[in-house]
Amino acid sequence: MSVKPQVDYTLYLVTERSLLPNGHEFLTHLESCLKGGVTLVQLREKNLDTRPFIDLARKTKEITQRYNVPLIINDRVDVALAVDAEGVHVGQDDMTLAQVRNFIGPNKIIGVSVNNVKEAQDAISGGADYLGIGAVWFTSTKKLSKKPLGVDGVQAILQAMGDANVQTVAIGGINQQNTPQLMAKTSVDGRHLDGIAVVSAIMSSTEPEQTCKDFAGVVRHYVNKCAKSGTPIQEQRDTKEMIENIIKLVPTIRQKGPLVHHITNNVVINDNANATLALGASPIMATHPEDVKDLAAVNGAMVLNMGTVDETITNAMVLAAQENVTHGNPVIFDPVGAVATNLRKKVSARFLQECEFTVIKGNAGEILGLAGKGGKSRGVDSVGTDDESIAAQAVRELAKKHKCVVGMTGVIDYISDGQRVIALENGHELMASITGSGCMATTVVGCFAASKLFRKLGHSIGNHCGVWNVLISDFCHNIDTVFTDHAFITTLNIASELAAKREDVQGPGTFRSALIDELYKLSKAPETIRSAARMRWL
Ligand code: 3NM
Ligand code: MG
Repeated sequence: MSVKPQVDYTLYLVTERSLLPNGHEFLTHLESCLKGGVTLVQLREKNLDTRPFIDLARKTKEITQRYNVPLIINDRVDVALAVDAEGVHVGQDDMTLAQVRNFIGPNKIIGVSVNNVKEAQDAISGGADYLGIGAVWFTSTKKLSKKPLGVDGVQAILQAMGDANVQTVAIGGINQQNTPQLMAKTSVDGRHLDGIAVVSAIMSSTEPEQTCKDFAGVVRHYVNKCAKSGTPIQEQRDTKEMIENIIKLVPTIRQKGPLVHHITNNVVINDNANATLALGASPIMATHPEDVKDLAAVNGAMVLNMGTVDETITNAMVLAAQENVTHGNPVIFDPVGAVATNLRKKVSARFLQECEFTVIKGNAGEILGLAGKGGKSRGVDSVGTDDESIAAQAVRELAKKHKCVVGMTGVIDYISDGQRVIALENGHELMASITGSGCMATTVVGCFAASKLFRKLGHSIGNHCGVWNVLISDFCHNIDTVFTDHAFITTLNIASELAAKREDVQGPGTFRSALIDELYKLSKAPETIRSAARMRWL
């Protein structure tokens, strides 16, 4: 009489043979994944006849068994029984849980795909062993019948589960870049995901063993953190180390030349596009909804700057934010003049309500205003506070509330991830004498965020493995990375100091051109940042 196997859900590989890279044979690829640390395998075959399916399942099980990893069969109870697989996974349109249990008995694992709280509760009361919650994000691996859940949707399901004794994995559009944010941001009330289920990012990797090692490492890191503290505690990292990371990452923008899509205000379009180019990224300033949809499907970052308030543009921006989130791209929001007028108050409230941002970056007036700390705007100029503790409170509270990184620019810039607050002290007063320097800071954040994206397809993840390892070890996790992205405003601030020092700079007009030049020079010779950067934790 067999007993139900203990399952480690950390890294659940769901197979899709059509995604294998050229020259990769399925069983060899699978074995590399197991060597890399896959903890559970689901054989998912949508078009195979019964006999070849059973043959493949038998061969698959020979390998998974050697690695002591359970094998789950997608949908087909008969195939699972024929090869004595450890379990069956069913979707909402497959055989019911009760029927499956009847066939396979009490000692097998049953997983159920769920997309909302009701489905989760039904699966729990029906005796599921684990839930596959999805789709988190847009995926091209499976045609989705419903909108992706986003991290908030996953979190809502986890929260509704309370302390039910059922394990959970998330699925859909999960890649190395978005795993940390998925793990950290979905953790709620002592419940967290037990693992992730991945198809394309592993099946199409040319270095499956390394890819799986990386994935498993990140998930374990978070499961440990979440188990200990409910929400992961972020450490205050050594600022010297952070500065070295900035120096290391500046050239990656030019190497990768990522797309940074802006929808920004009429005043700064040109300067923002030039600042993007100066850093080596690729700007596109499109506003039409059809463009917005196509561009969201490209890996990159989205910069949304609320400065020109107009109904058509606002709608395009909301669409852009949502589309980019579902494609796993970072979205950076600049709430220009957020509290200056009633219209802007309404529009910024709509953004915060309907969109999920990676970073919100504004000037002191805007951020204090959004945080309800009495910030004012005279037009779009900032009227800030001299009280550092109020500034810190504002960024921290806003970041916590909106589960993102919040940055506030001013004489000193303050940035928070909802826990930590760091102050960036570089910059020059001439920045305040030209229009759009704050918007340029948002652009710079967008360029850095985009440069850390990894192509969804595994072959390029493989190519960037070295970089990814650096990121994992140096930044620990993505919230940290995004957070440190914000510290990249330092790069712009240092450029402003260098520009202001130049003899040919006479005032705002020459300063504006010199700023873009110095940003360009810094991007080619980032070592200058080492001696110039000044930042401190609060
Ligand atoms: N089920 P990838 S999404 C098999 O939402 C599957 O239930 C989903 O593939 C669900 O990791 C999905 O390549 C495909 O995005 C996930
Ligand atoms: Mg199914």
